[in-house]
Amino acid sequence: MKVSLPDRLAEYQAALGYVVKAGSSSTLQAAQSELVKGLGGLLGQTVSVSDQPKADGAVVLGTPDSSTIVKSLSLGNALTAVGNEGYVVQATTTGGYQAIVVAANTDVGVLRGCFALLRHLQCHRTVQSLSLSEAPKIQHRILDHWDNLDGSIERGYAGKSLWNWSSLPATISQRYTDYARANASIGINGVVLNNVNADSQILTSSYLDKVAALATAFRPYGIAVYLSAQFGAPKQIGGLSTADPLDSAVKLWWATEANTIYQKIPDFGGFLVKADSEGQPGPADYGRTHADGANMLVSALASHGGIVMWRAFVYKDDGTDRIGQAYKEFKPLDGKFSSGVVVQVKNGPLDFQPREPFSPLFGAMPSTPLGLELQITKEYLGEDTHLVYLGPLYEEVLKSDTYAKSQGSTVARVIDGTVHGYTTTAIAGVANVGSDTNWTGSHFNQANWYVFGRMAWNPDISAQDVADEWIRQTFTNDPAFVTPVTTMMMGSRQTTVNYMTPIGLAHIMGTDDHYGPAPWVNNLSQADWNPVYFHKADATGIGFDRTATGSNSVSQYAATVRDKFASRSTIPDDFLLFFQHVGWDDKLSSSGRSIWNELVYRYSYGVDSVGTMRDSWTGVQGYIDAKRFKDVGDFLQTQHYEARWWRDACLVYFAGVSKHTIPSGYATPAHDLAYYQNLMDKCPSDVTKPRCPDVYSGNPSPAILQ
Ligand code: BDP
Repeated sequence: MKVSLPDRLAEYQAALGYVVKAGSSSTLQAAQSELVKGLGGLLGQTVSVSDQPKADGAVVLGTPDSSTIVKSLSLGNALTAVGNEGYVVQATTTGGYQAIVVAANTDVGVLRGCFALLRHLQCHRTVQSLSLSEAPKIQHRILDHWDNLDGSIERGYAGKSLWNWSSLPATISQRYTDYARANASIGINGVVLNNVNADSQILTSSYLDKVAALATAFRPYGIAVYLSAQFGAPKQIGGLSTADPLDSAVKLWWATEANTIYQKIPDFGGFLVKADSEGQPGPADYGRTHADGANMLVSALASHGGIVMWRAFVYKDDGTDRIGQAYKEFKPLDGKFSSGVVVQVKNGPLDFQPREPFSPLFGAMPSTPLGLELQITKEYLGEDTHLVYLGPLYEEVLKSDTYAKSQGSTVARVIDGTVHGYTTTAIAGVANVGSDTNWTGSHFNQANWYVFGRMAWNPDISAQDVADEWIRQTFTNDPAFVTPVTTMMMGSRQTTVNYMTPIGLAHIMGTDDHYGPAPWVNNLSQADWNPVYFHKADATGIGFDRTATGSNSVSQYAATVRDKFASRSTIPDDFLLFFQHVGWDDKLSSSGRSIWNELVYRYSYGVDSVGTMRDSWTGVQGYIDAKRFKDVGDFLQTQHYEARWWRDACLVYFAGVSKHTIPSGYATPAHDLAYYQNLMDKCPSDVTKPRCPDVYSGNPSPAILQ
């Protein structure tokens, strides 16, 4: 194994030789300990803690209040600019000695500065004339756990829940602390502990003691605890006969509940709520609106400083286009939500697909703070097994222009408050973390946790830069590894789109588990649970007409966006079948291929691209440890088989519907439709990996033959 010492080692040893003792708060002590540990590991030597600067190479950390040295450096303007959570890291001199100062206005800002410094060093960047300074653009940067109280995780693919409810509050696992450290290092400042499909038991006194113990473990790291609140709790555990948000007994119940919570957890963050959605109770059960429900809850929390994140993920079987429903329900409520409510909107109007357009709610609610909900756990993107780096997906969403006010009203600018002047700003990621040793089920899924945090802190950072820094910190700085692996990660999301849902297809996954291909499914009780509802393939063509000749959901976007998606000549290929029904033999102007041929090409190219990823990975053998090298290689092999499974199953099905055949130059699907339909039935969601080992034996052959 090649391990090259950084060229910078001598520079680092001279500049960062020892740490000057930090203040005594638990956060500053945590920051000091991260520096001592991190620098020790990087420099390969024990890093001492000194009471005072005593030679060149001091690392000084603190706030003007906690450190006389920081105070004496008169960082005034620089500190003012970074607010409550930001930091200033600078090369300077103190007492005649060269030093690096990590300064902030708050202890937690200092902690973030220490992590920024360590990141800088792990990427082997110079510390000469060092000057780093940053503040987060979004206030609430939250991980949403979909963890159940029985230890299972909805859409979790990395083992069991980290929270061991039965041993809490007495036992505080080291993993809780390590989890908090990891989150703090990427700027996350809140976690929702439990599933949005919430169990009201979490609001009972004995569970709140457990929640308080976790809050205590996370507090030094600047991480607040939030809970998913079950809207029906007043009935389920409160002994009331109603959960009507306008009922005075219900209001009192929630106010009392909030008081109890804040007695136990003074810095409790607030509630996340899934109401009137997928069978969950909500205000509509009593003829009330989402605003009535959210406002009642926030009035219980607001005096304590808590917020309510009210989810906009709603749809029902009412015969209208599913993707238009959230807008129809929420847009009329704009301006009706009380201060302290954030309406939390999934990135797309459907549901965490490999690709979908941004939700039309972004830009359409000027008087209601909207938070962005991204999914980190890859429910629809190969779960734990497939290597899909989500940075490009997040970047695509954040950069999407809503044209709410003018050009440049991107989703990033909407959620950071720039466009509409929101006073509360929030972003949430549905966590992919579990009890697995590597936290996330696969090594590369760690990159998705990482990029979520980095983009939540700074929505303008590029996916490529984050991939680069993640690789350097996780594996090695050797360019022979960094360059091909960055390329592999950056292409991985488009590759998955190609072999699962190319040119705007969506939601054609297997029922419930959402893992394998099942475009033929048409027998589920609710229309919009069926893949056929979404692709609308028939003898004439394929795609969902959402223009004026169809559902007209496209009209929910600002005119510039609407017109682009509605016209055949301007819609990007990536969204074509999401918005338009197109003849099988219509030509794409970009490639000159017919729709049918384009589908064959994209599906096939997707499979072959996984082959290329495998080749890239094989090429970096020896640069990292054998264990992780093998783990990743094994998953890539499974992904290659399953990409071929996706391609063959979808093409054999669409070939049948369209009465087209596979053009020459492409491999024919390995089996007939019945085989894949039968396979789906044989691959329930809980089978161990690889999910469908019998799809192919040996390596899949190339899908594009010439
Ligand atoms: C869907 C998931 C389901 C979640 C739901 C939600 O399949 O498990 O409960 O989203 O976000 O994607 O509430």
